[in-house]
Amino acid sequence: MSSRRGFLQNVLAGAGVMASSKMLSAQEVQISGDMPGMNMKMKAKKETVHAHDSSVLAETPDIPNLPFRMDGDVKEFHLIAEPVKQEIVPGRTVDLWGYNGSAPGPTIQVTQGDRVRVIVDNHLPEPTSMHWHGFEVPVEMDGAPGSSQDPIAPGGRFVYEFTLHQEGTYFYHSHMAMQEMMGMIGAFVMHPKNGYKPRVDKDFVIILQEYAILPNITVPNSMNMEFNWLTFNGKAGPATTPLILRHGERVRIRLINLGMDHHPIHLHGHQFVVTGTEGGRQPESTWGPGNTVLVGVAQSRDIEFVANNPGDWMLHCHLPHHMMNQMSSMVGPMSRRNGMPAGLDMERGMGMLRQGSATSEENGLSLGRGMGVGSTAEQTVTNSPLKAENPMQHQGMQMGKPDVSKDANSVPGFPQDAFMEGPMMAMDRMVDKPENFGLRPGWSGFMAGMMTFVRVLPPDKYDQIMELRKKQEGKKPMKMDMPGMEHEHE
Ligand SMILES: [Cu+2]
Repeated sequence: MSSRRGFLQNVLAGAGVMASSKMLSAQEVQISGDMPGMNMKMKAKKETVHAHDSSVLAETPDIPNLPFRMDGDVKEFHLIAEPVKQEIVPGRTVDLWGYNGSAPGPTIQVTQGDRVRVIVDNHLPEPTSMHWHGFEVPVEMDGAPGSSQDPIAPGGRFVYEFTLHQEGTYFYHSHMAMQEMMGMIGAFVMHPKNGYKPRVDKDFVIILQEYAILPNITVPNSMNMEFNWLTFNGKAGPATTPLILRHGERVRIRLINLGMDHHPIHLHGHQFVVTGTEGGRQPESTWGPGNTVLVGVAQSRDIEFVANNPGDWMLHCHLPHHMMNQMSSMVGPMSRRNGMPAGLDMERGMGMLRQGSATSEENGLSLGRGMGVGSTAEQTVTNSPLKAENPMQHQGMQMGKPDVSKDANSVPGFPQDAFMEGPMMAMDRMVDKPENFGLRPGWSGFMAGMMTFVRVLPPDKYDQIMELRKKQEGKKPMKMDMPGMEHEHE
């Protein structure tokens, strides 16, 4: 194995991102191991087997790849179910449950035909079970608690092992319903033994999730039926990391949904074809053009297109409420005018909880119309005439001038109930990263919820961003997901 390849593996293990656009054998998904002098012979042999494979390694923006080690013929992964702190946008860190410090959990990548072992440790305070969604494996490996296995007790371990004959975009998730709503899912990409035709230059994974997290707490309400935080790979816009493409590249985006809502994912500036579902690759005869794909709950959809239209294009869920952050009913009025709604203090004005549970009748409506399952009480939501000057200032945000007309308050419907996009929400510097380099100033004020960019860049700008990314990765401490794991030295 070349040292260059070893280097790439280390980069992948550390940052979970793929800095090079070079095609790799799917076998190079192998990242590192925790056994000194691990089985090099086996790896060499398997590489020969897959020498013709031209799959590109998938990249899950903002989420690492899960390293593995070879134990004889078996690819062994290690997942730890545990509580995690997840920063959804700058300044908003919430308490989720996930795997190996991340929600969603790290992405697993294997090649069709692989024998795979996944050691699952439960570091949660309650039982869990791991389901391999869509896998055609023996029933005792299915992870259905109570029927195919006993739940994994707190502090316990279950070892799953199976041979995978499928290919496509799959995922793993806790099979406890409320745990699913706490974030417990991760992508499981099965690369085909023989690369798909046509080949893609870039392959991305985006996991769609939603949470109801009220303004003054950090824990999702897993019973809510409406959601105020909508995420791509655990980040809401503008904290999502754009997908970077060189003009002319063919790209695949694997969309995975595990939540309470279906998400119509829309791409600007390009038509794409749906090439796969949660059941694997679709025959080419079924590929029709579109620009919006409905990703239903528990489904995955692969889309492919040629990035032939230069620009910074939005990719987002098209449900209006899924293009917003931190929705609560009074934030819109507060962000656009001077002072509080008559008769309300700051906390109540912002819909913050003062007593009782989030879904109690008296709190429900103030947290967004119908936010709570049990919300039935009527409570005035003020759309009353307002002053247009001095919108509320947010610390750390760039402040633009009020962007409303002088007579705005006399127009019925102004201001709207919830959070609004606009210059006062811009935070370009707070979400600064190589992938955002060169975006139009103020861009971040208009990105929220399930939103990111597909940046189709001319070669010079593309190279510039890749260079910046490489530099940044050099500075980052390597984040290791396996205890005692070490890099290969070759
Ligand atoms: Cu949506």
